Amino acid sequence: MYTYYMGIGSNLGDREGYLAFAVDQLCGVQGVANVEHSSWIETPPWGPVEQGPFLNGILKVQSSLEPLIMLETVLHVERLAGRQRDIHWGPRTLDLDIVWIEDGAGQCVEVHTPNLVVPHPYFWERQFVLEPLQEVYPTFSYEGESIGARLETLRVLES
Ligand code: A4P
Ligand code: MG
Repeated sequence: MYTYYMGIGSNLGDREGYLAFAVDQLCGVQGVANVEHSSWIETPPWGPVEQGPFLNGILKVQSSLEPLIMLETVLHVERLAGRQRDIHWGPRTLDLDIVWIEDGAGQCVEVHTPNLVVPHPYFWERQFVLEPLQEVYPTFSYEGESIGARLETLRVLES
């Protein structure tokens, strides 16, 4: 059994509705045992594209599905939510990114394939990922740094 931590976001249309839709869809997938989620937080857009604010959160998903199958599953759920891939980093009804995976022993699972890279390459730079991750996984640390310390650093850099 794996534990998947997934970033979820929406900044188009009924944002809250799309996040709830994703949770609902994932709950119904065979091989998914449990889905929990953080609070949804409103965040300013990160990156070079000018766009509206996001509603972001983290999903914690217990599943026997292998990482590449889970990727197919989340891409399918994005398509069901009407996701169109027009602009890289641009506005979207639903974005699901696999941020972090642990195996049954609580060990980090790394994936490096052309279609899937985990840990997600930018997750440690992004407050909109780390704030909700801290809520569902307060003891999380990465490369020797606690998530609380990392968030402090990011807040100082931002101010
Ligand atoms: N892919 C590779 N690794 C992964 C992974 N760990 N999880 C591949 C999910 N997918 C992964 O993604 C393109 C391809 O990445 C997928 O088909 C998969 O094979 P995409 O979702 O089509 O492209 P994208 O969303 O434009 O790129 P990406 O990298 O997902 O964008 P990000 O990094 O999610 O950035 N600001 C705020 N406040 N909140 C946001 O949620 N999101 C973005 C998008 C920009 N600014 C934001 C937010
Ligand atoms: Mg994505």
